[in-house]
Amino acid sequence: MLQTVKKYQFKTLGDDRGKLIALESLSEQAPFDIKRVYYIFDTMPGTIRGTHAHKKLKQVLICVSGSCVIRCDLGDGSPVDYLLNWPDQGLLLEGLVWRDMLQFSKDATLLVLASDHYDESDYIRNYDTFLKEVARGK
Ligand code: T46
Repeated sequence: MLQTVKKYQFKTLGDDRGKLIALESLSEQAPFDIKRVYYIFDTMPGTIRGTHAHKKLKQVLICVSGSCVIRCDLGDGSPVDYLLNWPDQGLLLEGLVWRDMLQFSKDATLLVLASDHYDESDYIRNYDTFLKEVARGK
């Protein structure tokens, strides 16, 4: 069963005017066809978002301003925290990964590139169901 959490250091294009990062579908940095982009901002202090997994959706998460933590749980009892605090960092989530997003700074904007359109039926929002799906895939 494929469960991927992969950090990216994006290539920054820059000159005297400043910096620019370009992300394209099916490139190394976004290795899927990007069908949707959304972003999360103005998050209340102390908020924990996410708390779900996806059945099929692939996503790349980028904190384009400020910082936040992405807690990734593969169902093995050892969740790992990834700090995103610079726009040249990305995190690819693919397969059964239970994710929490937390510790948002006041100025945090979390940009997400997604491989598909919004579909509530792709979400696993119950943790026990998630663990069963992981066990089933082994
Ligand atoms: C994920 C993490 C990283 C839509 O109508 N369209 C959309 O494209 C999205 C993403 C959400 N929504 C609706 C569904 C809910 O009524 O917006 C509301 C908030 O969504 P949710 O509670 O799922 O948001 P998060 O921050 O917990 O999770 C989001 C994504 O939903 C999810 O796919 O992996 O960010």
